[in-house]
Amino acid sequence: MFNIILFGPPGSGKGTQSERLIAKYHLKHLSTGDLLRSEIAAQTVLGMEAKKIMDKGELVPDEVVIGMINSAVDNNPQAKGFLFDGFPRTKAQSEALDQLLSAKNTAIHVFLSLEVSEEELVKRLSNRGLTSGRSDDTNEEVIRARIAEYHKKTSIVADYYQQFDKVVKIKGEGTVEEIFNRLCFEIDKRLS
Ligand code: B4P
Repeated sequence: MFNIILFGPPGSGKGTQSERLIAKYHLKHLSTGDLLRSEIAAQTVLGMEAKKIMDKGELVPDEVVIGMINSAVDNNPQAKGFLFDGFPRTKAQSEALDQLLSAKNTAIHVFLSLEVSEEELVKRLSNRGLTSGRSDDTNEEVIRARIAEYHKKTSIVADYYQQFDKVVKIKGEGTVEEIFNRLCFEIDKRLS
């Protein structure tokens, strides 16, 4: 198994690059943002609760997302590996993920961190808000709250993986193709 965490602030391109990476490396894509949006679309109780939190730009409680990831991993026993996108976002989520993978005799192989300036993030998310219909992208105040939440609770996740020497910083500005090539270069080094 080969497992990757694709990390970065909101709008750094995790979703965009994940699509390409799973096509190239045949990994199972697990995006907590996508899983939460499916719950919202299906109007489940979990989805309705999560929507209220996401609309404020805050993080959904750890136990909710950890539960979703546990089930998603268990439901994919044949996977060659996982690409975690938007997860983990807190230290508790990181520890839970490590335990979950170690119970399956595997681990995270690389933590790829997309680095993008705040002004570029706001520009990308506001642009996406014009067409995506995503309520958390339409208001600049909410976008800035998501970035603040990232600095407060999520950026420390990189420190957690740094202690195991797994973090690689990737310049997340440039064309989608250029960034994809930078990511593949780091993955290929570890696969060969
Ligand atoms: P997510 O769905 O994870 O999404 P994101 O952080 O907003 O965006 P991403 O980085 O994937 O950006 P994308 O590629 O789409 O989170 C949404 C919310 O869900 C969170 O705020 C939180 O409330 C909740 N949540 C999710 N996971 C959670 C967890 N683990 N714990 C608690 N809560 C959780 O790119 C953005 C835009 O940029 C797109 O329009 C794209 O086209 C554009 N773009 C991409 N690359 C570009 C490039 N190189 N140049 C120009 N534009 C580019």
